[in-house]
This record gives sequence, C-alpha cells and structure tokens, in this order.
Amino acid sequence: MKLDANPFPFEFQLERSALVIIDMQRDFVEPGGFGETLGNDVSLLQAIIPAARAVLEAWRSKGGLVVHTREAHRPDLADCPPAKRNRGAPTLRIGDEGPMGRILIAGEPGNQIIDALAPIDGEIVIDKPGKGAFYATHLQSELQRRGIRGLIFMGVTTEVCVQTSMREANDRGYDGLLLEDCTESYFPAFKAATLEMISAQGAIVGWTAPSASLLAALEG
Ligand code: C5J
Repeated sequence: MKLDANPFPFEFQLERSALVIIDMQRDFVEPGGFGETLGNDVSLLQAIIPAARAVLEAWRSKGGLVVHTREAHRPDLADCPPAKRNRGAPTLRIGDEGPMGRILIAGEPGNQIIDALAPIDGEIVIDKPGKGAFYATHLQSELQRRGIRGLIFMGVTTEVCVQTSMREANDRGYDGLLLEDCTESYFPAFKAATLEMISAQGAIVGWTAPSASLLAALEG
C-alpha cells in the first residue's frame, strides 16, 4: 500500500506494519492527571480523539496489529529516576495521590487508556517508564517476532513521547509515519515544529500525513 505523505509517499505492507498509539491515557488527556499537574490545558489533547478512533476502527477492520503504550511506573518507583520525579514544580509529583489515583503509576485509574481507544484482546499493551516506547520495554522483541517493519504513530504528546518513540524506531530500522491530526501537544507551536522536523531532510526521522490519507489507502 502507498499513501500520500510528507515529504514523499509512504509505502507499507499491512501485515508487516503496526499502528502504535502513544500514551492516550487518562493521566495526559483528562483533568486531574500528570498533564494537568504540570500546568497544562488537557482539553487541547481531547480534540484528536474522534480522528484517532476512526483510524483505530479502520485499522482493526483490516486485521492490522495495534500497539498501545502507557507511560507507567512501578508502585515502588524503582524505575523512576530522581532526574524525572524531581524535575520542575508540578502540583503533584509522579507517585503522589491524585484524583485518579497515584500519578503515572501502573494499575491506577489515571494510568488507563481512555475508553474511546481502549485496547481489545490480541492487541499489545506496553508500559514504558521513559518517553520512548523502546526504552526498557519488550516492544522491539514483540515487533521482531511478528516481522513488523513499518510503524504508524498516533498519540500524545507530539514532541515528547511520540517524537522520542519515532526517533528510537528510526534508529532500529523501522519506517515510521505520524498521523498529523491524531497527535497533539499542550503547545501548538511544538507540534508544528515536530511535524516539520520529522519529515525534513528527506524524511530524516520519518513521514507525516493526515489520517484521511491512511483511511483512503486502507479503503483503496
Ligand atoms: C510527557 C508524553 N509529556 N506521553 N509524556 O511527559 O509525552
């Protein structure tokens, strides 16, 4: 399959590709979570949910592999270095008790993927302690085992966990495409800059495209 993308068409085989949905968890998207404790307006991120859901449903209908990630730490915080926990001046730190349970801790209500994009049986769910989906996770072995070569990314936030994951994927030899209207940042200027820098220099990190391009390719 081939879809219209920046900076040039993106080619992929459905059976050798995965839809990777980064951190669409309540901690970032709903009030009372990590995103809000850092002082952000989480409503910005909610705007992508309809487009992301349409892609997820289309991808599932074709039998494509889906990977969900969550930024999640162990309850004892052994995988959360002080360099991460003590950074900045949030109202609540990672591990503190918030309105949706402990902030960014695996298993807590706030750490669950939002209902609209919730995983179903057979989909891969990766809990990651860092920003990148490959760092300290089993994602690489899951993808290698299935012969996956292409990764289509959605999720939040564009310039933090999405971009880091795309760069990690690029270094591991995957072709990565980011769906422009299915990713969002708390900072619109950072999203715009990230989309530009991904596809610059002849797709130095990867490709970007509107979700309509992917939907058209899947229908065609
Ligand atoms: C952040 C993420 N922004 N999922 N995490 O800390 O992008």
